[in-house]
Parts: sequence; structure tokens; C-alpha cells
Amino acid sequence: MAAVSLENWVERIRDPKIECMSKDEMAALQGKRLVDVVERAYNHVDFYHKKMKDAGVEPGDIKSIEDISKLPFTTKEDLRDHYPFGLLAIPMKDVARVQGTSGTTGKLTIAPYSQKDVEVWGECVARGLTMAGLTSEDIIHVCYGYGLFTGGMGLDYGAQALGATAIPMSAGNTKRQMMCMEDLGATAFACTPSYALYLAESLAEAGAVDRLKLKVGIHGAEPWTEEMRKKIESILHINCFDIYGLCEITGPGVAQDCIHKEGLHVHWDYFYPEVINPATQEMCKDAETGELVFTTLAKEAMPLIRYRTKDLTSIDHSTCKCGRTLPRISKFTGRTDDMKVIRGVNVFPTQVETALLSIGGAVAPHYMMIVDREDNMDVLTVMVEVDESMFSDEIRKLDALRNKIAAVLKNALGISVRVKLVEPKTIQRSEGKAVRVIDNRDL
Ligand code: DLL
Repeated sequence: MAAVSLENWVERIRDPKIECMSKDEMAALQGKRLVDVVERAYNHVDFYHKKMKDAGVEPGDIKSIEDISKLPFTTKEDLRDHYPFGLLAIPMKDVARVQGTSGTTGKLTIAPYSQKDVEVWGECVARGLTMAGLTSEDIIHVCYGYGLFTGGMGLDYGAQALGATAIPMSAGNTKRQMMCMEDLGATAFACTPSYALYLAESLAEAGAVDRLKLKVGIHGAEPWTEEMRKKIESILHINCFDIYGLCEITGPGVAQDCIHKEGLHVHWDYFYPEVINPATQEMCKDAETGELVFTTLAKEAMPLIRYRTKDLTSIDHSTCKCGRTLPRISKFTGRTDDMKVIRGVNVFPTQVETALLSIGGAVAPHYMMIVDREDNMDVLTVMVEVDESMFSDEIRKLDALRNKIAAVLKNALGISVRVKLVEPKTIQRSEGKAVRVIDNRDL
């Protein structure tokens, strides 16, 4: 099966009027929506009423999208303090569904949606599926979990809005996933990148890849690197797309990349993005990395104003080669709370992933970071899966590979690392978000 290349790619845009709208027209639309959302939040959510009063801002001060910087930020802690429905702006009887995230840290975050919110969500995912070249002819195998987590339902709503066929597999049971993928003729599949790699390797092992009709993968919900994308694409001979979202704003579909893969287009008619320096809260320039902040411009059930996502990225407001004027955020380096400070150095799991994939050969990008403290010193151990054959070879070869990985990691991270080589499938596979870091330090 030939890979879908850029040369024969048909560029499709679901809503060119919005996705290619001029910056001035878009600013006018955003301004109108901002005025409305601020009024609703101020009048219907006690939390926002108080927050804005404390900040000395009245709804009348907000007249255009530029005025957004006058508004105070909302944090994940604010949501936790008002758990579960303290930020609701509509009567509970008008809440069509509740989604959530187990989160990688802390308590469950709950996100209520009105029927209109659900429709906007489906529309945004459908825009992304169109960016990935999919149409109503496609069969989308959804192996994100269905439930409180937004992955399964989000892709389902998107497939529905597109008029495509959704196969609601949910997560788990890899053998059954492989069977259905082949028998039901999936042309696209959607799951986390770590599970996509596992599924791809399992399909390759079973010699099933050439029997599939797959052409597209839609992956997100956790940080992943360009190298990881190339790896999945090369095993399955498909094009993989990066989809981003968070249940508080809307699930998957807040942003996604197009075939040029030069950043994820944000649907900023609905979700207004800002990138700030997390320490000073000052606005970053285009291309500068900082924390992504969103204001929901049309959300009914739980409007959020300047919500700090803790996700680290940069933004590019220039027009993309595809013609879309929607700004693009770069692939995520990680979250502010995923970043580990080890012996004073900032370390992200994505750096480990890139380094391991640069070695290739017997080294698989299945890894886990374990941080300990020994005699007041931070110690980072990276567990890495390597080819089975390495363990039957001479011990000398295994030692040489361990030293090589340690050197590459030291170079990439700037600190020395203990490397533990393990056999394939030793590191637990997750059907949801992969657990990449265990921090045993008592910080
Ligand atoms: O993970 C929504 C989603 C489902 C996105 C399926 C994409 C595909 P939450 O469970 O609320 O929602 O987790 C949101 O996951 O703040 C990021 O830290 C991370 N995340 C989501 N997408 C990406 C991505 C869903 N493409 C949190 N790259 C976010 C990196 C991502 N991190």
C-alpha cells in the first residue's frame, strides 16, 4: 500500500468562509462573541461576577477582542474549588451532557455542555477530519475510550457531523481492534499516539498491514513528537494528524493540523487562543514558547475566560499553505506540570522520546522515566524497551547499547541518566493516556 503523499493530496476545507476569513472580519466576529460571553459569565456565574469585580472590570469595558487582556485569568484550581457545577451559566436542566478528565494530576475535572455546545464540538472535529482529507465516504475506527473522557464521543460527533461512518470500538482488546479494523474496512482510526504505535506494531507482527484500507490516523490527548508520527506513518503507510483539545474548552477538536503539518489550526471563531509567559503572565510573541490560554467565545454551559491550560506551545498567526487563516499552535512540548526539574534542569518526556527515536535499530520508543532522590541527589532512570534479540546476544553488546543510549540521552537532556534496558512489552501499554513519568521524590 502506497503512503498518501502531499503530491496527490486533495486539500479540503469544510467551512472556507470561517477557516479562511480575513483577520479583520474575524476580529469583528470574535469581538461580538467576547462581549456576549463576558456578559453571560458576569450575569450568570457568581464566580465570574466576583472575579471581574475584584479585577475592577465591568462587562461594559469589553468592546472588542483587543480588550481581552483586561480580563482576569481562570485556572484549573478555580474549577477544582467550584467542583462540580459551580461555574455553570445555564440551568442544570439545559445541560445535555457532562464530560470530564481523570487528568494526569489531581481530582477529576468536570465539563458540562449544552446541546449547542455539543453541536459546536462535533463541527470542530469535522473541520479537523476534513483537514485530514476525510469525507462522508470514510469509515472511522474510534478506539479512544467512550465515557467521561471526551476522546470517544468527540470523534464520534465529528464523524457524525461529517456524515462519515463511525465504528465505536472504544479502547482495549487489541486483537479485536485488529480484526474489526480489517473486517469492517476502516479508512481512518483515532486513538492516542502511544496506543497507535502499539496497535501498528501488533498489526505489523500479524502481517495484517497490507490487508488494511487505512489511510489516515487521528492522534492526540497526550504529547508526542514528530519522530513518533513518522514511526507510526512508516509502519502503517498512512498520514497521521495531531488533534488537540481539553474537556473544559471542548474535547478533541480545539485544534488539529492539516496535511502541511506545520502546526495545529485553532478554531478561533470558538476558542480564542493566547500564549503567555507562565511566570510573568506577559503575552508571548509569535514563535515564543509559553502557556496556552483559551477563552471560549460561544460556549453556553460553562464559558471560560482566559483559562490557563498549563500546555506549552507557541503560536503562528501567518496564513498557512493550505489557505487557512486560522492561527497555528506548534506541537506541544509538554505541560507545565509534566516538566520535571531534575538537578536544576527542565526535562520533558518528549525530549526522551525524540532522543530514543533518533537511535532507532533495536531501540523502541516505549519508555518510562523514573525520578528518585538518593543522598539528596536527583537520579533519573529511563527504562527503555529493546529488541528481544539483544538479550540473547553477548552481554557486551547489551552494555554497548546501554552506554550509547545513556550518551544520547545525556546529550539531549543535559544531565546524566541511568538506563535500564527491558524486553519488549515490559512497559505497561495504556489504551488511554500513556504514563511516562513516575516521580518518587518527596517534593
Ligand atoms: O485529552 C481531549 C482529547 C481527546 C484530545 C482525544 C485529543 C484527542 P482531557 O482529558 O481533558 O482532554 O486532557 C486534556 O491532554 O490539556 C493536554 O495536556 C493533553 N493533550 C490533549 N491533546 C493533546 C495533543 C483530551 N494533541 C489535556 N498533544 C490537554 C499534546 C495533548 N497534549
